[in-house]
Amino acid sequence: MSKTPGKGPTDGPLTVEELQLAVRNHSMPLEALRYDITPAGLHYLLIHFDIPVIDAADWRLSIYGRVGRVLELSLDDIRARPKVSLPVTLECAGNGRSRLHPRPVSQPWVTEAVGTALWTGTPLSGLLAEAGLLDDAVEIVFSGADHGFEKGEELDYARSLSIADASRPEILLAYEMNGQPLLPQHGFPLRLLVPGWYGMASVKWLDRIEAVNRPFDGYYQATNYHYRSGPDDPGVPVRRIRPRALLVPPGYPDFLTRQRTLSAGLCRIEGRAWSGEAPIERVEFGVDGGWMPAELDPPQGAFAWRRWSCIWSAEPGEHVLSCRATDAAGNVQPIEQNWNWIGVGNNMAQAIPVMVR
Ligand SMILES: Nc1nc2c(c(=O)[nH]1)N[C@H]1C(S)=C(S)[C@@H](COP(=O)(O)O)O[C@H]1N2
Ligand SMILES: [Mo]
Repeated sequence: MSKTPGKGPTDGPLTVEELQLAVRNHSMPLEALRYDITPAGLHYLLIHFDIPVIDAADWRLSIYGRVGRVLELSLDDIRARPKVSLPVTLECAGNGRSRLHPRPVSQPWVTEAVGTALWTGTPLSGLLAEAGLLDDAVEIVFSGADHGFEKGEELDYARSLSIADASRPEILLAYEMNGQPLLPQHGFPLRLLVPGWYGMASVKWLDRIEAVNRPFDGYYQATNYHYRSGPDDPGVPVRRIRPRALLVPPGYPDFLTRQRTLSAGLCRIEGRAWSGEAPIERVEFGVDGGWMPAELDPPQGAFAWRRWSCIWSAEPGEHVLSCRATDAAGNVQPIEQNWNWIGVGNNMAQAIPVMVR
């Protein structure tokens, strides 16, 4: 069996398999872009296997491998360590997938697989220092309690970080989301949080941290989550979040088609923009292919989305609204699709048809 992820792209109708994934893993309704901090129930979800049921009283985190001292920690042990809260925007690497032509068959996100929560936990770096990494450690492998199959291979969800990446101060072992214990679907009792990276790095239901002396070759590290031009391209690993802006669709939707209707005149347009590569520097609002600058609110932290707004003088008729972000590293959100074999990192600009009456 091929180790390459994905079934290959299609332009056919949505499959039953995609529908099953879509109902298990929901996105954030775009109107929730209005909140600085996404209420937990509106935050998007991506769960590969089943949500494990974990009793915090029996649960332990093991830190082992190429370390001087093996640690076995209870949730109370972790909660007793230095505590940090950070607003962080998480986005699934597959966000934008179903807007690709042809469409890679997987979780069929449109544009809203995103959310921003206030995550609380203890910095990973402190626990790594306590365990004492040996000189030959090159990566840290993070494994979750969830278990399943990918392409016939049986596995736990696991990802790794280089020692340099794992040592960054913003990386947390998080046990609270928006001031509450993690919900089961978001990784109770503990998850890794890698701010600035696409969501796949932030391993949920975390119960093992292993320091290893050679690069980790697990499925979600070495096979999946690569930008590949085709099944035989070794590709490039997916890491930090590409810039994206989204706008709150104005007016009122039609139930079935989601087509929007609004009244002519001055209309406040608002949305959010983020990038894991560098701070957001500019957002433009687009109407029928023309662009105007939007105003940016002050940032709410280095790793959270930033609100933007502008006033649009809406003329009667049909229009297509859009927006695009540019970050301080010069990354500009594209208008055209960013195609690759498994449909990751497609940050093409949003397009919202509206009817102004
Ligand atoms: N153990 C485990 N961790 C995981 C996943 C998973 O399926 N299992 N999914 C990853 C992916 S692809 C994403 S996008 C984020 C989603 O986090 P959320 O559901 O809390 O929004 O979790 C990541 N961590
Ligand atoms: Mo994801």
